[in-house]
Amino acid sequence: MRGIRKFTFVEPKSERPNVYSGIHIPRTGAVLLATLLRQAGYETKVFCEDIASLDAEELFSADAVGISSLTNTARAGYAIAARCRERGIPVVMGGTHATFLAEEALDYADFVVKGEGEAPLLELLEALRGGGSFEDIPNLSYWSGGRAGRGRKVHNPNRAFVRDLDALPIPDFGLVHGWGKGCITSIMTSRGCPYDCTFCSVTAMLGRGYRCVSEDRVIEELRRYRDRDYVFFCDDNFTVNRRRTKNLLQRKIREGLGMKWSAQVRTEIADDPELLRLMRDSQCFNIYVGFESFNPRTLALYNKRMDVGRIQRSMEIFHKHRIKVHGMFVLGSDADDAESVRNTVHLAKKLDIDTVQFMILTPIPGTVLTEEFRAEERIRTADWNLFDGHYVTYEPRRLTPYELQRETLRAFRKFYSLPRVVGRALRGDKWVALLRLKARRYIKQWRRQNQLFLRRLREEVLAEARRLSAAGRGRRARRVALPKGQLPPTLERFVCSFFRQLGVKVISLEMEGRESLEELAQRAAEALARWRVRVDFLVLPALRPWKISTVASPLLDIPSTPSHAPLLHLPVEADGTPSYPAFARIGMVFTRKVQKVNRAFQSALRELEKTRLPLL
Ligand code: B12
Ligand code: SF4
Repeated sequence: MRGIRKFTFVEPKSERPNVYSGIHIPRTGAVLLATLLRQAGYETKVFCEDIASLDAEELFSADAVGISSLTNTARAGYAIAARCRERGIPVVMGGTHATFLAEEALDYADFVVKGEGEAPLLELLEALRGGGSFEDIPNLSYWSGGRAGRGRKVHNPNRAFVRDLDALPIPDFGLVHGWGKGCITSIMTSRGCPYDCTFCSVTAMLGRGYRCVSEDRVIEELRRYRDRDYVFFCDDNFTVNRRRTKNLLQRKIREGLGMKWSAQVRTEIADDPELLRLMRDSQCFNIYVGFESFNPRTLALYNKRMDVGRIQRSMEIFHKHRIKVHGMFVLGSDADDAESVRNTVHLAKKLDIDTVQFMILTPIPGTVLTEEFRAEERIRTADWNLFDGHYVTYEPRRLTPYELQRETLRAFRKFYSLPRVVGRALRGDKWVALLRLKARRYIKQWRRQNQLFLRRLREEVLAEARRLSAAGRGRRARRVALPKGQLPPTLERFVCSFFRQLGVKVISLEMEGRESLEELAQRAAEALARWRVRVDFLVLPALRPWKISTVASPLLDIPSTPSHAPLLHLPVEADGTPSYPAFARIGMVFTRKVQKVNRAFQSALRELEKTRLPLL
């Protein structure tokens, strides 16, 4: 391997646009690493594709290339890695995606640096220069033959997190290609988060301990940006240590560092009037708050440790201090159905949150949730481009993927409706009005670009209906027969109620004894023929206990004899509960309105709840 003098970083742009696509904020990682390498004598530069396109000639003149990765930018990163490696340029990958999927990233890169990259990258470059050994470099994954594809993949264990954050240089954004007007400077004053939300990878990546940059160092960094109008504190949770935050803000005010700022915070700070006053007086412009949901059961499932009442109170208090709020929501937990999602949207509007993002729960690598979903085989795709929070990538429990996608789009549409844009403009709040207008445009564009994706999801719900049509049995169905005593009584009641709500008549067939499904079907068909009763379907228990992972398995048997009614298999999970996503497909055989099916299911459930009987 040739000696490495010039090392170029790339922060790839995701192949699909997301809510942040037009915003020019580089993550601090690559910039910080580039600053560190420059101090160590390397020639270096950062291409942040969200800011300016890659200059291929410049990139391919590097002796080695470092590529940063999020999950939604991983594929773009792999494509750049391939182009570099074709030219014999060694590639090092880092960042959160490569950290948790080092084995995968090594298919595209020569080296992967897991976790915090500062020390491992310097050590790797030293080893490459001086022929040192890779096995002594913690956090490194590599090929035993030194280049991708040579030998076997080796994954070294990780070292402890960086303790002294002050020892790291202040990132020099001047190293970012195309840096200039419109680019947002971020300052990271801490790493890690003491909370542990199930959908978030921060704690696995940076730890649950809260490590801070000293107040002096943060102030020194702020002084550098004295001439800037605005800075973004990109900490995951800027106000964990309130005493420290207050000191920082007091010093910012005292030193006349008057730039506006924003940061990610949690709602608890609304209980601290002193902090809020300091935030306001130190030019806090807006805050990013992970509300996630107004469904208490969802908050509990996310391990958010926050209650809905507190969220509601906090909004009023933030606004009283003239702090704008960007509310971040994650829709689609196992406790979310269409109603709870709509309620969350309704409250977001009612509380007058300034701007919002409604993301779809996404199993990104490195989270508790991802492990759970993987164990339950609920992850639908490994197309990383879809992992930006805008697409359904897993099997939801109380909504079909189609409905969750549609409800999320609806949520955006309702929040960013034209009257709500105009309303803000009339209140003289041009900034929020403009952002809302941009969000509206973005949603329309997203919808246009993803029509095929939406159509595919809809086709999934229509799977049984389509099979019937294909078999020439697609006429409007109105009557089903249900052999009695084959299901637990409460479940039988649920099923009857579900069909009734859909306007479908259920004929109960008195049948004695339990037997195999084939025998049951045969006897039921004979009984119907004997009594000269014509039904559109014979409803039977599912062929096997239903799991959410088997949601796409066929629920319909179409006999070859035209006089025999098709069999509909009732999808019941192992715990005896009816599986909504599968029932939705059954419902679509009787109506084409997915909302009607949803309402029928929910109302049948409510009826059952009234009886207070367990399903089994
Ligand atoms: C600031 C921020 C943003 C900013 C700017 C981000 C940008 N340009 O991509 C905004 C608000 C725009 C944003 C948007 C999004 N973000 Co964001 N964001 C962050 C945040 C809070 C801080 C980033 C940062 O500066 N980190 C600090 C530095 C030090 O860490 P780092 O960049 O990872 O770098 C270190 C290591 O990773 C490694 N490393 C990194 N690159 C390289 C390269 C090489 C060669 C080597 C050797 C090492 C190395 O060394 C670095 C130094 O130790 C992180 C959380 C976090 N703490 O990282 C989430 C985070 C990165 N975002 C996340 C997500 C999901 C998103 C969005 C998809 C949407 C969303 N749901 O909010 C979009 C997508 C943006 C895009 N690029 O497409 C996830 C990513 C998870 C994943 N697996 O993909 C994170 C981890 C948060 C989380 N909830 O888990 N984000
Ligand atoms: S979502 Fe926010 S509060 Fe929760 S663990 Fe991640 S960074 Fe911490």
